[in-house]
Amino acid sequence: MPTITAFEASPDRGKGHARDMRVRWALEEVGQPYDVRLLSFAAMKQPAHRALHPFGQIPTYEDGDLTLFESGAIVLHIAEHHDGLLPKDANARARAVAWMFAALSTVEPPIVELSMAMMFERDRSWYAERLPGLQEHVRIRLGELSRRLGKADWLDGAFSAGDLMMVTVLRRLNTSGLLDEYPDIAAYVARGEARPAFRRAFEAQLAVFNAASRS
Ligand code: GTB
Repeated sequence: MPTITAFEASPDRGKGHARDMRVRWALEEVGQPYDVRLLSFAAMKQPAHRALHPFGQIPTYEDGDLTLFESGAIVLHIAEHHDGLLPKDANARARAVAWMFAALSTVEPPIVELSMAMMFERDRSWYAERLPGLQEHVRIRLGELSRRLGKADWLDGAFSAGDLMMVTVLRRLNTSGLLDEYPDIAAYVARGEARPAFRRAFEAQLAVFNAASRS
């Protein structure tokens, strides 16, 4: 059974924005049970964890003699070794992988930049001046994505690891108000969040947060 790592007490207070969520969701989609090793911020920076993750972060993935870090690589590995997250047709499979990369390297960076500013820079004198530019960068990507998605349920045919990755990236905007400006994207995110595998993954990470808050 694979073991992943996750926050012992996620700073998002159980909203499922930490990147173990996408790994949990992928494992749930393919029906693969998994163990979770919970880590404090201090433990993440210890040599034992850095041996698994050079940057001292979560998530990691261990299965037999394989250790992986980077959520994209982990989800791709899961998708390649189980049915259900990548199409069988070689070209469709390559396109699904392209959507994974698009989520991580084209859509996620402006979203992370905005959410970091909203979390950590609200009290800075220049915050009000910086915010509109950050929001505009996100709107550009959301507009482009919305035009491509149109009325389709998923980005390229059936639900794939590309959608899984994109939905986890986009849902970080849930509290920003920006998704409301793009009803097709908001409905796409809601479709992802309604999947039973997403719900199971979400509940599992929420249970960790709730247990940590009780102790
Ligand atoms: N590129 C790597 C990947 O995709 O796996 C990035 C991994 C990463 O950023 N991990 C973060 C981490 O370990 C947790 S997910 N941080 C601890 C550290 O660097 O010391 C990022 C995250 C954290 C918190 C929220 N939140 O509170 O909403 C959202 C996302």
